[in-house]
Amino acid sequence: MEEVIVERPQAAVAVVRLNRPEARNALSQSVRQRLAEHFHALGRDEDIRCIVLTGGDKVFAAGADIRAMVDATPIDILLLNNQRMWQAIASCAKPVIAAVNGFALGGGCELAMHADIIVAGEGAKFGQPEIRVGIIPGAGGTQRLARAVGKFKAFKMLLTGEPVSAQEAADMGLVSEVVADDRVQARALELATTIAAMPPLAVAQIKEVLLAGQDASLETALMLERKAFQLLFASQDKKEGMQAFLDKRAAHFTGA
Ligand code: CO8
Repeated sequence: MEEVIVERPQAAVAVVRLNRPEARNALSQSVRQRLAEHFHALGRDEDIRCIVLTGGDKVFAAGADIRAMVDATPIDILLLNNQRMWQAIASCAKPVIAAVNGFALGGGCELAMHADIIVAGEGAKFGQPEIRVGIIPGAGGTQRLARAVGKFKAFKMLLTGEPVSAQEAADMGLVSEVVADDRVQARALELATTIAAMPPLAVAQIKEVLLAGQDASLETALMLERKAFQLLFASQDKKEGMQAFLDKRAAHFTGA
């Protein structure tokens, strides 16, 4: 059975599903490799405009594979070159929606934080419990978490390893939307369908400018935004979108 499954439930939307239930979707090297390959391919696929990243009903992902790390040396870990695989997700040009049911722990929480939108079920739990096994997060957990929730909430999660509920995560800015557990997949797909119908060049510019701007000065980030704004006036979809509004009809965006 494939450990990472790609489905295409509707036009322009891909679902990437972790499928290693016997190990609670622990992110082994082979799972990370498959994730990277799929994100590379979907990022280049012109038919795909939005990606949903999800796991199982009870566990999104339980983190890195502890069994595979228990005897690992620093050089073993270094040679894995993990950052290359995470980079495939971080740099994916298409919007990524994480649909989270159950536990998103350690590398699983970090995986969710690689997404652009997080939809969580009421029963979901987010945590960075690495400290309990003697390490720290290694895929952005100290950085993306602090940027999302601020210093004080991040330290509490990182230093105690205690998970937070979906509602707490939403209140602190780690989750975009909380829905009933059995609505998570449907809601993520609804959002993906909405985004997939948007003008792709504008979607791509929003993603690029928002992410790049987060690490720039406000002045530089605002300039990035202005340049992207100006650039979009060269697109067919800008003409179509504005004309459709004036004509009181639905716009049809082509990505041109
Ligand atoms: N790694 C390997 N195996 C795991 C993991 C894991 N992270 N989590 C669960 N499993 C395995 C168990 O060993 C068990 O296997 P077996 O049946 O052979 O004994 C099986 O999955 C079922 O586990 P449980 O009985 O514990 O299942 P429950 O449903 O009772 O509990 C939990 C589910 C709450 C998710 C629980 O399994 C758990 O707490 N797991 C560990 C969570 C954790 O500590 N995660 C942090 C790992 S360290 C990390 O992520 C570092 C990130 C570094 C950067 C990223 C690089 C990839």
